[in-house]
Amino acid sequence: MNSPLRHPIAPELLARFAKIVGDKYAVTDQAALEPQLIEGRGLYHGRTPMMLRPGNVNEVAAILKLATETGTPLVPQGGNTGLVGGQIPHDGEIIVSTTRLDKIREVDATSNTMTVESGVVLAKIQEAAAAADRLFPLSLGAEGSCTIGGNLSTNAGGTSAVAYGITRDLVIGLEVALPDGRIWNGLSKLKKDNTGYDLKNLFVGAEGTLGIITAATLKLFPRPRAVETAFAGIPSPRAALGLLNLARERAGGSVTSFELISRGVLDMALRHAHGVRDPLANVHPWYVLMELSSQSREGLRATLEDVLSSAAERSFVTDATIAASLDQAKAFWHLRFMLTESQKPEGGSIKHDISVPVAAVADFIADATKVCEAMVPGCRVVPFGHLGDGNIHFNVSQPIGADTAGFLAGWGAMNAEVDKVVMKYHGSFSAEHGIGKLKRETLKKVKDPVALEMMRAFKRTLDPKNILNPGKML
Ligand code: FAD
Ligand code: 2HG
Ligand code: ZN
Repeated sequence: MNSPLRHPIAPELLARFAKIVGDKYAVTDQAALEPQLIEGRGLYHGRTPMMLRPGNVNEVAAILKLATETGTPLVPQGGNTGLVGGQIPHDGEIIVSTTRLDKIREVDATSNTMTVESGVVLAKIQEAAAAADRLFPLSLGAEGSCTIGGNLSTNAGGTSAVAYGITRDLVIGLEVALPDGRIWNGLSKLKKDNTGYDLKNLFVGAEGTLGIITAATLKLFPRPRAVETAFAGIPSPRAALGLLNLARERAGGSVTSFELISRGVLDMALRHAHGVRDPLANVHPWYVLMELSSQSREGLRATLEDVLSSAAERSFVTDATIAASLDQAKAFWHLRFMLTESQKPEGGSIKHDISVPVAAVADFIADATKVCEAMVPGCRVVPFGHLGDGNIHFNVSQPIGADTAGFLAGWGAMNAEVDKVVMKYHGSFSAEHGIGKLKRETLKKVKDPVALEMMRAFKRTLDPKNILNPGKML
């Protein structure tokens, strides 16, 4: 039986919120709400009396104003693909969904900017950029359903950060509705604008705790004229670091993705993901999915071949294949993007979204593997991720046949031990997924106390009634 809600909201108040968006966009039917209450990993199942779907920034601002006046808690939600429970109403909060804020307001190919509303799905942004012969480089497995507002609010990383940076690096301006109902119009196309504090960076990565992002001006890049994609079998993470350095020496900024994949997680994709085939004939303990991009139509294939043959001479690479067609390149990426989903049928999976300095990745993986295998004999350590950024998804699946609940009960204990290894290498316990509900206690323990106090001060200033995403991050 459900425990009583900490935030029961009176029916008359719900009606006042519904009036702002109109009854059609104030969803109360519990069956319709159900998909918005569960996050992808099945770790959390929330509860809400209502989901509001505002259609413009003024409606968002009016919702926030009423929430502050009445002390009503709200949870912003975009595509509901976040991996730390930040978008889930855990205790009866109202969901504010951004999915109707779905307009691309402008593509300015000369200024290399695009202004979009926050509910636009990432894949649509990529498509709109390509239609203007430009590139919006942010790319991740959830791109078909996550929204740019969610990407900004989690400061998502993804598979192109090695060359283009994280979401924070891809935004120039923001429009944000504040908890008191004011609208900050910080939309701007200016690269240079030294007129005070960089406020937009306060909202990027704030996970919906300071304001609701309603629109953003994003950076566009030239669309590459040549893209080459290789899938390489490699002996070890250390060899992958050798390959990364070699690729950068020979191809410089053309290295636009560099993803490490363990055989264990590749096997899971082969077992469970539709349409995934092993790109190489033989089995290798590790793999690298590497992409090079260039503005020049000629010569990129030769550069990639040179990198791979030099890497083979140095024993960094055992075998490799270069995509012969766009479809083959897409197949490599399909394999990569199915890794998250493919861990689920294997039972319990304890996650660590960590980063360490790139040079320390191999040592981190070796040490953390020993730690986990000693804690849970038979567990399957299946790391993968964005090696070029030092960001590894150090995920651990339960021993075959083990009791899932029993294994998952050790989540906190395993996180704590792995985090000690992360700290040994001066890394981060949350590289790209954020804090949300999942990592809130760890944040309190490990974040610099002065930084935590500044964070709390910003929160108090902007959201004194703590109506926005209470119980998340701080
Ligand atoms: P939601 O899940 O709806 O929300 C995420 C957080 O942002 C919540 O705290 C929410 O309250 C807040 N929020 C959402 N919209 C707004 C807004 N407009 N204003 C204020 N707050 C808001 N992440 C990476 O960094 N790199 C990856 O490679 C990556 N790959 C993924 C692959 C898969 C298969 C999946 C399921 C997830 C992956 N993620 C990855 C997680 C990533 O955080 C999300 O996919 C994405 O950034 C969240 O967008 P969303 O629209 O789904 O946000
Ligand atoms: C990715 O890089 C995501 O695919 C998800 O960040 C990682 O499944 C995960 O833990
Ligand atoms: Zn990732």
